[in-house]
Amino acid sequence: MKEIFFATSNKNKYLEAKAILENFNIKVKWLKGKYPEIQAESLEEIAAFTAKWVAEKTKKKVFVEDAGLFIQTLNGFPGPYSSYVYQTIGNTGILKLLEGETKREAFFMSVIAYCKPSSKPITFTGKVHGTIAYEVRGDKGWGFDPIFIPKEGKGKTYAEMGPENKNKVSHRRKALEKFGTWFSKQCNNKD
Ligand code: ITT
Repeated sequence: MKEIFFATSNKNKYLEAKAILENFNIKVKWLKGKYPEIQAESLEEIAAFTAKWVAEKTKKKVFVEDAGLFIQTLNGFPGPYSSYVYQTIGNTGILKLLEGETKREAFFMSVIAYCKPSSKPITFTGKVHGTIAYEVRGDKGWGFDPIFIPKEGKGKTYAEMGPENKNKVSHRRKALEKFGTWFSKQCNNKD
C-alpha cells in the first residue's frame, strides 16, 4: 500500500480523504497543522503554494487541499475566502445574504495539490454544481454541508446525505479520484 501525507488542520477533510483514497489502496497519514496560505483568487495557486512549502519543510511527499463554495448570484463569493467567511458569518450569514433570492445556484470546488521535495507541485480539481438551501438542513455534516444541495443528491444537502453518500459524489471525491488514479500509476512509489 502506498502512503502519503495530507497536511491540513481540518479533521473532517482528513477523514473524507482517508476513506476515499482507501479505494485506491493509498494510505493517508495526517500531517496535522495550519500551514502558510497565500491570498489569491485561484484555489490552484493557494494550494500549490502551500504544498510546495510543506514538502520542502518536512522533506515528505505531501498533498494539501483547498476548497471553496462559489455562489453564482454573489459573483462567486465566498470562493477563496470560504474559510474566513465560514468562521465569521457562517451558514446563517450566507442564508441572510440570499434572503428573498430564488437564484441559488452554486458550486463547490476542491483543489488537491501534490508535491514532493525539490519538485513542482501538481494540482487536481473537482467541481460539483448544486444549489443553496433555504434553511440549514441535516446534522450529518460539517462546514457548509447543511446548506449545499448537490445536483446528484436527490434534493438532499450534503449534511442530510451523510459522509458515505457525500463521499460518492462530492467535489473532494472528484479531485481525489483524479489524484488517486495518477498517484497509483507512479511506479515504485517514486512520486
Ligand atoms: P485547511 O487546514 O486544510 O486549510 P480549512 O478548514 O481551512 O482547512 P479550506 O480552506 O479548504 O479548509 O475550506 C474552506 C472552508 O470551506 C472551510 O472553513 C470549511 O468550513 C468549508 N468546506 C470545505 N470543504 C467542505 C466540505 O466538503 N463541506 C462543507 N464545508 C466545506
